Amino acid sequence: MFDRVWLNANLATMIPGGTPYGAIQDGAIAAKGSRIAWVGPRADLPGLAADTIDCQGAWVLPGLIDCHTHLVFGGDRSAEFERRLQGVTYEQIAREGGGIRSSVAATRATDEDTLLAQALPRLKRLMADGVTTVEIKSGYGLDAETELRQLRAARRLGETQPVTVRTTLLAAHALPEEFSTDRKGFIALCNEIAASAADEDLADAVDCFCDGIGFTASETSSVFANAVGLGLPVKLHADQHSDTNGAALAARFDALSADHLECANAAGLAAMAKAGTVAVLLPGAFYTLRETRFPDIATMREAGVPMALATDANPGSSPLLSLLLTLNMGCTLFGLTPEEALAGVTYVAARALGLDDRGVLAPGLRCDLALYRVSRPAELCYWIAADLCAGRVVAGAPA
Ligand code: DI6
Ligand code: FE
Repeated sequence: MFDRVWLNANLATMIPGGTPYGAIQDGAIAAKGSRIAWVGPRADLPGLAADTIDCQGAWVLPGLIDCHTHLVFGGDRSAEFERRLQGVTYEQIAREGGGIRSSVAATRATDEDTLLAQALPRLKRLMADGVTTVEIKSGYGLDAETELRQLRAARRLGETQPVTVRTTLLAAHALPEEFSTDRKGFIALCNEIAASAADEDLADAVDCFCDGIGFTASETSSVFANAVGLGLPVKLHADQHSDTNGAALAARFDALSADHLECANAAGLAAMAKAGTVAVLLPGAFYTLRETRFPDIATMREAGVPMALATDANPGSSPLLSLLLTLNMGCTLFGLTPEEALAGVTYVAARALGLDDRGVLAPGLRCDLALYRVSRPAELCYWIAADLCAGRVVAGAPA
């Protein structure tokens, strides 16, 4: 009747509105092909399968989704880390031409196979925590050739590994040296790159870094209008270091998500709630840069802004390669409840990527699962750097 059944499992279906975590103790889950065919208490399981898997009492969640990473890049920035420890700020380094631009120089000098080979262990580290879907942005090329090379490497990671990779073009990440006196020219180039990416089906979305050290609201609007014209959804790095009204701008373009948001204002958050734009919280960047201004979780909650959590894995502001550690940071640093944090790496993260086929355990959805050696779901948020994942299932097959 089914292709595969998982027994002796406790399920955190993450379906909102019922029991906490949508929990079903002593549950069973069945797959037909790549999809979930049945979920419920084991005693009610309506049939058997050729392949039965004993989960040995593990908790089973929807496979985790890291909805904001910059995993593909050349080089590393540990020298900058040392300078920051001596008191130089992230912004100072960026304004001196280091920061993102130093990763750009390294990425431009790295061929596609090498970019892929260097990103692979980072991706595997994320997968080891139970991640089955990951978003990967470009943004360290800042020219057509290198931006598209990053996207191709990201796509190939998804084709060769048991994980879904969603790609985002982030050409408007920083102003490259050669355009330092021609901002308009660079935005025009970003828009040309987006057209090429759309042509080759290399990008699932378009992102922009709207910030005092990035791009203005009007430059961002140009990038977004162009993306919408190409039929690509948008996302925004918004209000990370200063309030540039990024939250409201993202909402105006019905963005899938606005990310960071430490400095976002209440009107912008209300606009996001109305537009259904997800707030992607990135505690790894907050921690790394020793920020003191917190994202306004209370206002987001009150306004009904859906909140996701992601690693922001990148060589500069968030060299973080664990989504489980990110859960802990979301709770301890930002005050999320464990249930909010887990929603933020499952169904809310799916929404931040525009995916409606995953994120909860329900019939008809993709059978992407993560199995954990824990006694309750909150334990996933409680341990710091523990090895908790006992198995992954991707599209119905153990992976
Ligand atoms: N915000 C971030 O957290 C990353 N990009 C961005 O716009 C940082 C990128 C870097 O420092 O390399
Ligand atoms: Fe980022």
